[in-house]
Amino acid sequence: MSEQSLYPVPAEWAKRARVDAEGYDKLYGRSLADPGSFWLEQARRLDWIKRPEIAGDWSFDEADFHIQWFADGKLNVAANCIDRHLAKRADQIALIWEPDDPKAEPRRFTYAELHTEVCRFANVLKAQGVAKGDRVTVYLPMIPEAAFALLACARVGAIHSVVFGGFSPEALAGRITDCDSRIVITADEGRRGGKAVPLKANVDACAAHAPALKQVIVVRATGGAVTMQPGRDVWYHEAAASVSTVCPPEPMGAEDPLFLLYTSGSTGQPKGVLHTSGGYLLWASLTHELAFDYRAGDVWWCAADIGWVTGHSYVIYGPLANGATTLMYEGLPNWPDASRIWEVCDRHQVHTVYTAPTALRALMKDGDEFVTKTSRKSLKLLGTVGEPINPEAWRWYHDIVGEGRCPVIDTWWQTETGGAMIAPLPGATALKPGSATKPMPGVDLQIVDTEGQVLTGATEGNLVIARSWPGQMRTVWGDHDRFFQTYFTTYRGKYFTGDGCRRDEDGYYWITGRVDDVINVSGHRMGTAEVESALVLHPQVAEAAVVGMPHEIKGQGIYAYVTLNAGETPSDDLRRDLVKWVRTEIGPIATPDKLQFAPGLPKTRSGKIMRRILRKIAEGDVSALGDTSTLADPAVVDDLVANRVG
Ligand code: 6R9
Repeated sequence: MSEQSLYPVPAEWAKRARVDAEGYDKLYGRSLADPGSFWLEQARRLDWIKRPEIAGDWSFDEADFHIQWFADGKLNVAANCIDRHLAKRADQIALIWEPDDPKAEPRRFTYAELHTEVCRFANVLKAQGVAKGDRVTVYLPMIPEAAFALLACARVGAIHSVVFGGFSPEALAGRITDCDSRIVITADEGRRGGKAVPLKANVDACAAHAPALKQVIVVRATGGAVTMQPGRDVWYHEAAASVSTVCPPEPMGAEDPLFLLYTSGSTGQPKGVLHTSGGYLLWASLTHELAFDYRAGDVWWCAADIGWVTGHSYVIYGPLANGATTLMYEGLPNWPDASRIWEVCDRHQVHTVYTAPTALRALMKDGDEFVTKTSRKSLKLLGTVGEPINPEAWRWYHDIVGEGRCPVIDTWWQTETGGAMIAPLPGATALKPGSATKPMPGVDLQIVDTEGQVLTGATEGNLVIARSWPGQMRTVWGDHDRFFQTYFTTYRGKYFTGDGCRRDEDGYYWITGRVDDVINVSGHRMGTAEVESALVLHPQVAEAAVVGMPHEIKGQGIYAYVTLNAGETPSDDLRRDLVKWVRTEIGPIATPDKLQFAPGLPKTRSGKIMRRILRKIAEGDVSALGDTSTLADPAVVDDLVANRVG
């Protein structure tokens, strides 16, 4: 490692930060040496109806597989995010909403106002018959009502399942059906980058495939025309007019479910990742405070959509549990132009902005002028998440956006982990561009080889986590066995992340990307199996194989190989048709970047598709295809290479 690539902790950070280098070593050491008392002490950061006396109770072994944290504790997550702040911060701004249209007025809600809005929303849910344990699907744009809806669910003990507004009616129907959700909260339309997203129309279109769906609450966001179905659909503002704004929070067990969030895996359809109340909230709150050294009065902006886990943990739960002022932005970072993200920082005097490398790469491409013409003086920290950040984008973020004064906090984590797992602490950790640096307290990382052998020292292999942490997911909705099979059987007794990882001589972790059949498109997870099943649903398609390929802005793009049914002829029209088909089946984020017609796919004699070869061809690395002699028909490779879509 060259000297230049180490960014030491700035002196003022070492002085002012909550945790310095020595403090980190102590904290981390104690978290592993004495987890019981460490976590019970950490649990004090939450407001409990009944304080827990047991911390972690878990086993990753098949015979005794279970995961529980603070199981004898009782609390309400919404009360932790709102009510407990009222004594000190009733008049502090809890939520700032920045609209898509830069000329429109932002909205601000104090903690007292947030309390009123959430209680009102909770009473609307109750009036619609929603009770503890019910699944509530949330298909909303980034508007304040999205925050109210999530917290209202938490208040009444309902389990929210947010579906990203960019997902298609088909994808929405699948998620509603999987968790048997009777009710959907949506809006007339969403608005992003000046364009309307027909959310209510999508709900209408999904209904035929989602027999569980009985009720729809519609928030009026844009005023766009919608068709209301009598007996099923109600306007939120009408329902809200007749309910009280008093709603006592439901006492919940620490292990009662808080939310479900569907995420892609290497096989099958997206799975419902379940998080529970106590451990999840503790993790979101602790990591938000530690990794970002959050201080009272700071304005915090996580630019993720609430459709993703980052939006759950760091737009809503972590910051609000910490009494923060959290900014929610309706639009896109680069609309109307590439200055917008920094203009929003200036307008609201943002202290920390947290976004994805893909956004940074896109902004970087538009040139420094869009950045330098803004002030950015309020910024003190810059965060990133979602995919490995290339050192070039890291340096641009650090040098140009932060003018060298703001540490870059690269946080590695997953939907399954609830919150950040590997991240620098700004007062403790010297930075290396491209490395998420070191584990958070309690995170027991190991790098193993394909046989599961633990590798020590500077090494590279597969990243596993050897013990449970409070923010860990608890199950796959409706399929506990799939939870165990997916995460705990590759390396017995350990949680497998699905990521490859290198550890350097200083003990820094460098995530190298997924080692399973998941692609990371613009920081969003997409299972190759999902795109393949969408393609084979097309009447002219016989078989499909999908792999990731390097993409300058998105990190990874989607490369699809398609074999047509006998008698069908490849054409550019059909290619366009298939790309459109996938967008309609799943959503725009699943759009194949390249689609190659392949008369045959490279298969072993036992019929297994050799993805390694397909990946190489997609990457354009055709000189290093490796051994193809084990293929049933080695000749198919020549055709694939010859017809590669460049
Ligand atoms: C929070 C989130 C998880 C996958 C994860 C990994 C990749 C996320 C990263 C990162 C390198 C980082 N990932 N953060 N890779 N450095 N800082 O993104 O959750 O959507 O579930 O994705 O994203 O591959 O396994 P999720």
